[in-house]
Amino acid sequence: MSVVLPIAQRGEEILTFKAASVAQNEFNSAWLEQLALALQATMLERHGVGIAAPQVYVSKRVIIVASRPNPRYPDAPEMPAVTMINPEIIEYSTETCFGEEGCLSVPEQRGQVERAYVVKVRYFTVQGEQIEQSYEGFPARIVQHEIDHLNGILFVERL
Ligand code: K2U
Ligand code: ZN
Repeated sequence: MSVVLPIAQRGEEILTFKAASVAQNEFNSAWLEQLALALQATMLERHGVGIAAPQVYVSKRVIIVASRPNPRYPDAPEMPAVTMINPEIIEYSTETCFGEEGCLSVPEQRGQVERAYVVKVRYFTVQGEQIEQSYEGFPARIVQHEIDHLNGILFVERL
């Protein structure tokens, strides 16, 4: 059982900052491993399908994406949680789709947000390995929502 961290709420300045990249010497560090564990525990405790480090007051470019079926997306794929360090979307499909979003930092609010249907993401693992992976549908939506957090953008600004 890892530590569950408090979550910043809409209106708190940390959520509006562009988060800092994780530095080369932080990869494979106990600090980064602890952060990833705490992010995952916090996300699970709050029944999220994703989370971004700025939401727990750590302004660094770390996100977790963890799609699973849920009331709003019953056919969402069940995927193992993936921790992405310094994620970058390197390709957006021209095709977009609308879908309902929520946010752990914006309680009691939901809204239809237009997102690219497919995104190709380049990111690093905690160990520092570079990965390029495409996501579609709900997982792609979560990726875009979480990377928005790293750039100080909340989904309500896209309604
Ligand atoms: O970043 C967050 O605040 C976590 C969001 C991730 C999310 C992004 C886009 C679309 C859905 C979720 C939380 O998971 S909000 C809770 C939730 C879960 C499933 C579907 C909708 C909302
Ligand atoms: Zn959010």
